Amino acid sequence: MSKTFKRTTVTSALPYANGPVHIGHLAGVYVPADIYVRYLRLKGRDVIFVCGSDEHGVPVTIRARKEGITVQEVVDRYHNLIKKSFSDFGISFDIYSRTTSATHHKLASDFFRKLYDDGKLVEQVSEQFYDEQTGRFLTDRNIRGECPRCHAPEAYGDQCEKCGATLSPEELINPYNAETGNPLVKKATKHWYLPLDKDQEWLEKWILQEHREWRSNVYGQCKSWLDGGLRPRAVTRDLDWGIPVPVEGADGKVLYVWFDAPIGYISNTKELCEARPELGSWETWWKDPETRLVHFIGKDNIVFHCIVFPAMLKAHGGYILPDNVPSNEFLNLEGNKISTSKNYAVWLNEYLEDMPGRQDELRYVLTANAPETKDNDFTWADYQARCNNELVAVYGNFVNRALQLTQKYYDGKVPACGVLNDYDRETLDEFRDVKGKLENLLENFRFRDAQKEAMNLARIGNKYIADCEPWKVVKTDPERVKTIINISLQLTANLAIAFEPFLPFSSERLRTMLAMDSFSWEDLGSTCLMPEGKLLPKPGLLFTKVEDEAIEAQVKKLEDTLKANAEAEYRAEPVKPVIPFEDFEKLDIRVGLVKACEKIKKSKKLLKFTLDDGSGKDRTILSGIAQWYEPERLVGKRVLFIANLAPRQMMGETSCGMILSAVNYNGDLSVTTTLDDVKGGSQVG
Ligand code: B3M
Ligand code: ZN
Repeated sequence: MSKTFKRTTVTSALPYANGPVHIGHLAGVYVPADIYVRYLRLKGRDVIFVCGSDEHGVPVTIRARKEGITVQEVVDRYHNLIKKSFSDFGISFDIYSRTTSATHHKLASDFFRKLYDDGKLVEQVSEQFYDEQTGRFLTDRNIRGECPRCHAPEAYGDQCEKCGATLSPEELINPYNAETGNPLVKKATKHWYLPLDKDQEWLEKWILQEHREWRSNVYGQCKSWLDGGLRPRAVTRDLDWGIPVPVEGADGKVLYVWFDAPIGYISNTKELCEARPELGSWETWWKDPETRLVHFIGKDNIVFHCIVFPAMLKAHGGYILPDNVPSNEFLNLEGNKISTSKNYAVWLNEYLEDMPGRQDELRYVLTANAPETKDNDFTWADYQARCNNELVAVYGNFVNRALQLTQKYYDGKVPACGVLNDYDRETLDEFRDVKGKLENLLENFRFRDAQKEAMNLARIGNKYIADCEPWKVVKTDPERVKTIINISLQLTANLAIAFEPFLPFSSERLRTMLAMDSFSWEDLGSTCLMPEGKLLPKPGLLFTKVEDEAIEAQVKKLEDTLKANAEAEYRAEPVKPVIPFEDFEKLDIRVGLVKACEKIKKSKKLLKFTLDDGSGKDRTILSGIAQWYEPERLVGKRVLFIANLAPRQMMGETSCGMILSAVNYNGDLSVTTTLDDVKGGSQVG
């Protein structure tokens, strides 16, 4: 960053109000943004932190129809839940508003109207998929049909989840409405487009040349979009939920959610400044070139924030453009993709019910493992290890020792610092260096390394106190112990400051334990934070151990979800095409009495059955169920088998038929039998 700015506007992606927020959201966007803002505030810089719920778009309307409630009820529910989760986790927004607010509707509508009036939009009629029975046009995600590549029956209009192909709805074979199953027709409709092709040149210069410092994942994605050539993008939709298109003859059309949502940052700033006049005009935060605009987002939002929104701002005129767009990659959970629709996540509200008071523990682990440069995995084992081995054993342990010894030897009063020896000086020097390192990392959005650096301070303290062994020295040189404890307390006070952006709750607790009234980033590195004679209250524990049972319960919860999902998916497999009765009659299914059953040498899968099939002669059938049965268990049982299947050679044996087994959702096989005693050779049908 070469340019210096007077103030900073920080935004974090507006979460969709169609579900609660989970750890992936927190790790990817909100914790890093919060660390950054807390740091700037501690430094005394002018900053606002703006967010709110994204309440338009198709998913909320689908959810409402599914649950039989109004869309307003859906967004109210999730807006409140999300807002509470963020506040519970100490995400320190200056405002958390919503895109259904009157301020936003007006501002977004005016924004569109200005582009329209200035001739910055292109009007175009095109053919779109339409459901005649519901009278609705459908968005890509709402259209399903057969995949043209792998022929999976239920590919989406934008992607096939089976083979991963990126699709357009036109390519689907027999497209239908995902919600109703109705077939679709093409119908002409008018929309307004942002002619991004005209922005290609300045965007290339602005991003590829002037913002090489952007994170490589952000820069790379922008480059590949630009290299592919920008095309006009529709900024309106046929939908009955959203901000009406403020143009005559646009009934039944609303602004595209990705058009209005980023304008939400501006509307929310306006609301904030109206509520807090000391912040001045909202326009200063969006139009003054001395304001630095920073968007924190997830990687799926990069193109909208780096290409589309800047193009909108530029087309409108008068606005500043983002100076940086720190975007994270994705967080996985125990090796699997986090999924709202599949309920596979650690939901913030549930986490706090299960782990009350452990906000900082989660913030810590999510930052330690932040997916800053590549996708990362959250595991409960890692969570427990980091809590117990780092927060409790390093940071907590050091603080606890320093405070307990102060109570024990000096009745809670900060002792005087005597003459420093070389080791003291070395420790303090090492300590002072941390401030610069931390700042450099934080200014460059490297939160993971920054937190490591803060933890390093605690490690230095822990080592200092362990090396100095005041509990031993006290017997021989009580004056020296005063210096050791004084230094330890100074280090402790530094930790409260260094960790504030990362772990605000424990920092606050520590601050109370140290009775610190002044608290500023500039104090970091100081050794005069705890004056001699200051009386400290009785300390509590900064962190407590996370027990195995709590972790096991969380792991089980996720496993149960995976199991339930696998089961639901398996049973939802489409039934094979209908066949005429005559086809069924071709099969000769019979009951066989198992006379003998044995393993086959050299085969892990096969069991060899000798059946009484009613013919008076033994029948041999091989069946791939060795993994699930000890052969002895099957002897004497009745099994169902297909008697007229052409014989097959397997492992040097001839198998005459097939034993029928049920396949459970997890792939386990279970041999079929009859409920009552039926003679070998009886027909089944
Ligand atoms: N609601 C998408 C998301 O939550 C979208 C972000 C809007 S930011 C203006 O990923
Ligand atoms: Zn496919």
